[in-house]
Amino acid sequence: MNTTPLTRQPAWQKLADHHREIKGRHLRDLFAEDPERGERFAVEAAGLYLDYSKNRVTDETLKLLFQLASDCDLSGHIKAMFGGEKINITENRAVLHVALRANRDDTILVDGKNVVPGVHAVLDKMGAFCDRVRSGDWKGFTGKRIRNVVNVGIGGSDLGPVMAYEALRHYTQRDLTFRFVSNVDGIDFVEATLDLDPAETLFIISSKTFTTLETMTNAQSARAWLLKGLSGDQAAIAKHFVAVSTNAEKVKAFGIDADNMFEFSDWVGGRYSMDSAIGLSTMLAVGPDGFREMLAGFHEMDEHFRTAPPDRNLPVIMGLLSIWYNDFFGAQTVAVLPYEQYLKRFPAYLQQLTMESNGKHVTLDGKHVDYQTGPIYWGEPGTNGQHSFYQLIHQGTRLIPCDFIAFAHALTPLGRHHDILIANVLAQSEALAFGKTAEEVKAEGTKDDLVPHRVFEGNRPSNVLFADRLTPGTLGKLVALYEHSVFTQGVIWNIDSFDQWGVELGKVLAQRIIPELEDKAEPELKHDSSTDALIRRYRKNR
Ligand code: G6Q
Repeated sequence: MNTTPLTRQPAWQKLADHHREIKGRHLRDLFAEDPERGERFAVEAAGLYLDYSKNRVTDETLKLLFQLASDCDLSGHIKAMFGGEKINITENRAVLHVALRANRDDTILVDGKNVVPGVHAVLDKMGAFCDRVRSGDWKGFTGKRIRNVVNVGIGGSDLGPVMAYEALRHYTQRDLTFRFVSNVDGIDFVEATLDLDPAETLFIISSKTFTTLETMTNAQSARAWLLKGLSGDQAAIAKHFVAVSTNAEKVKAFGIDADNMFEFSDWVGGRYSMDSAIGLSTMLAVGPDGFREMLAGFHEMDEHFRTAPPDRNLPVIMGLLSIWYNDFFGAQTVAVLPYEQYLKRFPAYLQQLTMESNGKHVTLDGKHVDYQTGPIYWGEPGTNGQHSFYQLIHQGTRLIPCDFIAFAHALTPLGRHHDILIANVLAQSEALAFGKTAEEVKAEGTKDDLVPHRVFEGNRPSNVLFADRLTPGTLGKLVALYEHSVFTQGVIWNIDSFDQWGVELGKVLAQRIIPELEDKAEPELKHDSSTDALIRRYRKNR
């Protein structure tokens, strides 16, 4: 094991020196020097083509980044994850989302037990249930078929299902309506159910712990809403509520039948769970075959990550490039820009995956890091973003590496739309890299005083991810790509990418404040003077 602190490792120090040497080099020159660069700095795997040539790297940069990965024993960590070791050390848990997409005859051991048969048993149970709902065989309490599915969950039990539903909408059964309720703000529930008939509505209560305040509050409101609409007969619950959880006891206590519960295990992290039973809404939408196609896509990327050498390994390359900008160029954010409207929720999904995983301030052994960890991920679909925040990416003072995502085929071609869309993504990546010099601006006849305003410095890096079309399989590959890129970054930073203690404090404080807002008697407040004053103000005005 390499115990040298990261910033004192030879490869890190060499990268720092190397950064000083090449940070002033322009992509224009790097491209001019190497006519093959656009094809040399590209790699294709599992049907995804990654062009990373428009990054501020040379062969030497990549060599040093791969050296860093090797010194940090990335391959050993990959083996440990796939081998079911308890790499989530603060929770003493294995990290096995890869087992969720393992083949039926694979073996992955946790504490000596093969977990794969259990995964497939749940998938089969989900499949049988989804077939019944989709065909109309599963009837609601009054005998009507289910037309509406409402997923109630938050965080990892919401963002993946929403994103996947939107991403795969093209493949969904259109006579089923899907809604997602996450926020404890009652409006979320009210709006989601406003036009639904309880007799035709199925609630999926998705919660790993089945204790999450928002989800349990929404689940109670869902039960009240349903019973009110179905003359209060408790027997209706069995026909209109199913649960996805690891906590059978709490599910039972809520009144949901064990037969209507779909399980997963504690070795699936919330933000890594869209391909577990948490994906029940996805499976209802696209059908068991579509869901399995998605899992096969995940698996293909898993196998690529596990077996490909670093210099051909998409997640490794993307993860290391992210380290390069974050830690050496001081870039604070990464923009994810899908040129595919169906991926409109993909950046929001990635925000949780990346920032909850790598937003950490101490190393695995609890020491404060002396380098930056997880960058801020954000984004919107193209071309919309071009007409808003791209200005700052092109001409602002910050360096914002971009991931562009594009597809060769539109799912529903419409006139020239797709060609225009793709022309835009290619143009943006080109403009960011090469910009427009003062000479070029002047040559267009621009008045001298306007020239500085119209110069594009360029040298702004981007990746272009290109795939054939957005299918369930492609989506699986794309998500797994980012999962493993996040993993790669976490290994280099020597942090626990699989816990999320940072979300706890606010939860605890909220539990303390709730009675202080609701109690009839004036509470004795012992917060800071700001929080106390705000509580008093709310009590007075509510
Ligand atoms: C994800 C986090 C978090 C979690 C939610 C919901 O990695 O753990 O976002 O998914 O807090 O938790 P439950 O599924 O337990 O309700």
